[in-house]
This record gives sequence, structure tokens and C-alpha cells, in this order.
Amino acid sequence: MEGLELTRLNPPLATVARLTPRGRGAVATLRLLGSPASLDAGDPALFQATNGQQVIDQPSGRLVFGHFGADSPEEVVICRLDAETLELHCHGGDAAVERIVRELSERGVVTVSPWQSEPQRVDSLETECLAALANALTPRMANLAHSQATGVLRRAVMAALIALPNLVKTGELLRAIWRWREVGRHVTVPWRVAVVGRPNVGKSRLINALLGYDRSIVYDAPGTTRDVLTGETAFDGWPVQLADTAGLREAGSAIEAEGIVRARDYLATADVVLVVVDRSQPATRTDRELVAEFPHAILLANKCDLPEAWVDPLPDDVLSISATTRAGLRRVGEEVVRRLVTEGPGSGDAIPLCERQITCLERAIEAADQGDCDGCRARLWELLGSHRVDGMLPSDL
Ligand SMILES: Nc1nc2c(ncn2[C@@H]2O[C@H](COP(=O)(O)OP(=O)(O)OP(=O)(O)O)[C@@H](O)[C@H]2O)c(=O)[nH]1
Ligand SMILES: [Mg+2]
Repeated sequence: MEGLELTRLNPPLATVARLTPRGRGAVATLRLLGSPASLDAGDPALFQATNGQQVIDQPSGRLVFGHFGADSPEEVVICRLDAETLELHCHGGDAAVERIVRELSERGVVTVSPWQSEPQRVDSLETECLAALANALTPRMANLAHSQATGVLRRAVMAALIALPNLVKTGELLRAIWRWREVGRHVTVPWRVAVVGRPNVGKSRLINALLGYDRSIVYDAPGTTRDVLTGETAFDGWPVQLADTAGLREAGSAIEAEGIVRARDYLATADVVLVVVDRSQPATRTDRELVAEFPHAILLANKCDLPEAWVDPLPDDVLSISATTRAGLRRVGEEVVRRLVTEGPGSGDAIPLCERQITCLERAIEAADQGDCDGCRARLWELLGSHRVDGMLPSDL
């Protein structure tokens, strides 16, 4: 009985969530939920404070320096936030975090996402927005997420709620949020841009020039790139993943054929396709087939630093570039952005930032269109992540 009681009062460390984004950084932060006594277990203890005290005896709100792990201990700082919440700060970068998470998971601690690590606020709008902010890929996207997290999205949803029972007005207000869903989806996930063309036209050199480092092997022999190689960058603050692909042609080997299959898989889900041709050579049958196969692609006539040998007519909107001299590359970025974000949201525009928010919005709009006032209201409260107190509206209105 006593044991049961103790277990209830001191649940073991249950979850760990990584609060800072992946990748390099000076400091990474993890949030641990459950009894901090779990960190005192073992000999030596999982966490050894430099001040010699056990974690369970450390007061809330104090930063405590110490070491985590028995073998080659990791330098960390911990801070208890309350009886069952603790933040652990370690060296930034993935290695330290992964090691700590692994050792915790070996002790049964479950890894969860940041918003799941705040049980009282699961699914609340601001928590999701803060998660998007933490994982935003560029400062531009972080600004958008920050506006949503600090009230823009909540106020817009509340305005739609207040407009009820005028379902037409509510529907309009909700559509004004929903229209930015693609921007919202790409706050944390880059748009996918595929670069295709026959072998040797300069796709890899172009990718390297756009990324600013040598991601792909560039070589003067057709069929050099075999796999889909990706790299992330941003054009005017919009995050994109560029994919270098195997030159498309009749494959000469099984490996090349597999590379072409993978290239086509990526192409099937790409947001924008860049078709590259080599204008220092006469057009080949493959060039013509590719230009015809991707009529909506951005057509790039590469190697404009060399004498022109291409005689076929080219569409007016073709961009003449040189991956070697970088001529015309700025326009490539501008054109990609023009295709991806026809119109960007303003700083005061409300944007849904995750699939749950987009789905709630869609259901609320559907209910509004069907004249279902109660259904629409219920979906909006769900979107806010709040429970309605009858007849009352939240004070932050
Ligand atoms: N002069 C000149 N040469 C270029 C340019 N772009 C690429 N090249 C050269 O063209 C050759 C092929 O370049 P890659 O980038 O490897 O071509 P690729 O399209 O990736 O070829 P595969 O991987 O075989 O499909 C290399 O010798 C490059 O240096 C350019 O703009 N100007
Ligand atoms: Mg290549």
C-alpha cells in the first residue's frame, strides 16, 4: 500500500521532449516530465550535480550545473520548473541531445514532441504555434510563426466565432485564414524543387551554385549523378529543398535505371520543376521530350558563357544562365518564389501552422457552408484548443 502511494506521488520520469530545433546551436534544451528522482537513480546517478545535492533536493527555479551519464559524462545545466517538470540544457548539436535521449529511453522515458510535453496545453493553438516557431526554417518563417503565437491567429479565429450566427461572414473570415495554408505548411517543411535534364547539362553544378557549397559531384561525363541528392536553402527567406537528380535518358546500367526511377519519384511530388538544357549543344531528342513533358516547369538554358549551338526555338520565358559564372542565378531564385508564393501574407495576416489547424478550419468552413452554426462553432473551439464555458468568451478576446 505504501509502495503504491509512493508511486502515485512520485511517478517516474515519463517523457522527454526536445524544445530546441535539430541541427547546430550553442545550447540545446530538453524538457523532462515526471519525478526528477529518476535522475538520482543508479550508481553513479544519471545526473551528478556539482553542488553535490540530489536532483530531488534542488529547489525550483535554480540553475544547477552538473554531469549527465556514467561513461564520459556530458556537461549539462538543469533547472526544475516545478515538482514534475525539469529543463535540461546541454551542448547544442545533435550528438549530445541524442546521447541523453538514448540513455533516458533505455530507462523507459518516452520521447515526445514539445507540445505533448505540456499536458495541460495539449493541442492548444499557441503551443502548436510555438512548436512551429521553434522549428521555423528561416527568419522570415520564424516571424510569421511568432505573429501567430502572439495572438494574430487566435484573434482571427475569435473574430470568426463572434461573427456567428452570420455564417456567410464567418465563412469569409475563415477562408481568409485558410488561404495561407500552403505558406503555413512550409514554415517548418521546405518546398520541394526538382532539377531535371539529360545527362551533362550542368544540373549538379547548378545545384551547387544555388546552395553555395559542393553538394553534388560535377564531372564531365554523362551519368555522373545516380541518386537523388538534396540540399536546403532559402530564396528571399522562403525555404526550399533543391533536389539534384540523375540525368534522364535511356539508362545504360541497372544503377542508372534505379537513379532514374528515384528521380521520377521525387518529380511526382515536387512543387516546382527546373528543366535544364545545355544551350552550347544542339537540342537532342531527350531535351525536346523533357521540355514537352514539363510544360509548367521553369526552363533554364545553361552554359550561356559558351558559344551558342542550340538552334531550336525556345519559349520567351526561358532563363539563360551559367552555373559556372553564376550569370542569371538570381532570376532563377526569383522565378521559383514567384511560382511557389504567388502572393505572400502580410505581417498581420492569420496563418494556420499545422495540419490539425488546417483540418479544423476546413471542417468549420464546411459546416458554415452547410448552414450548421453549432457544428461550425464547435470546430472553432476545437481549433482554439479551448473548452467553452457556457455563455462566456475567453477574457483575451
Ligand atoms: N562552361 C560551362 N560548363 C558547365 C556549366 N555547367 C556545367 N558545366 C560543365 O558541364 C559538365 C557536366 O556538369 P554536371 O553538373 O556534372 O552535369 P549534370 O547535368 O549533373 O550531369 P549528370 O550528373 O551526368 O546527369 C561539367 O564538366 C561542368 O563543369 C556552365 O554553366 N558553363
Ligand atoms: Mg549530376
